[in-house]
Amino acid sequence: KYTADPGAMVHDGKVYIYAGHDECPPPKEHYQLNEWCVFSSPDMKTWTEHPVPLKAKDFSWAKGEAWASQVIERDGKFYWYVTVEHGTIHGKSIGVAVSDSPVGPFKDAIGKPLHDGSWDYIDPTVFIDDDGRAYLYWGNPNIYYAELNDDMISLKGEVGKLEQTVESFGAPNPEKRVKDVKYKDTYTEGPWLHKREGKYYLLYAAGGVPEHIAYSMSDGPLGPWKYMGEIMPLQDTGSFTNHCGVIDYKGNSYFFYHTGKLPGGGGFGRSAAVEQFKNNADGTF
Ligand code: FUB
Repeated sequence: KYTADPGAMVHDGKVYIYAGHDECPPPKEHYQLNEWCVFSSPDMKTWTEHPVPLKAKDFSWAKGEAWASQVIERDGKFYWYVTVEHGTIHGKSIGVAVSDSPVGPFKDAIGKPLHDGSWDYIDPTVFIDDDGRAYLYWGNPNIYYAELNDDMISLKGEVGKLEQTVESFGAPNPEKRVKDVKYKDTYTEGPWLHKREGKYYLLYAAGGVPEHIAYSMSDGPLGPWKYMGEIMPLQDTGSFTNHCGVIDYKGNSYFFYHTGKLPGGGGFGRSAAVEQFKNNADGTF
């Protein structure tokens, strides 16, 4: 089974991985993701797959395409932010599903998109800060952000678009990039927002395709961001995309990503992978 875009979550002593089910249909030239999967582990070694907790078509307004997603817990409920293809509005949309259990079943929380209207509305990452305020980031190749209301199923205020600069993300905004100029880096997609010891980290797939993983740091959840370099340089993963996430679990830190390395896999048959890591003493990767 191929598992793309792993989004990991720690809850009640267990690690959960939520991933799109890459069906990798011959001739292996396009994505086919109809549903997401969930796996749990009590030790990062043994994994249990649970029944399919959510399908793209569980969102009645969606046409399909179970693209990248992330789950978070708040007040005993589990909120799953997903990318799907809208049924009538051209492009991708962000939906939110809810469950009382980390393994589901999940159901559409609002019966409509949380945000819709553009091809680049993909790959939501969600984060709850220590003060209880919750944030979403998403986008390819723009980086959008919004604060969530406490209900976790509606947006507070306007959606913002981050100004990308060489200093913040390695290159200017996509529309300002000059052809043939070699920038330090270029944000592409798949953001992952988290906090460690007072510092905020935005990790993301970068460099266009094939993608590597890079990151920016900040002193606040909404920036200003500072480009910090690559975490996972380009290498032979067998997949032209990559999609990362980070968790701390039982005293260790783990970096999730995907490759095309399972037999028969590739760019449309990706598999979740993980490395244990330690941050440097100054908090950098
Ligand atoms: O899985 C479909 C898309 O490929 C994701 O939304 C992106 O992050 C990339 O991994």
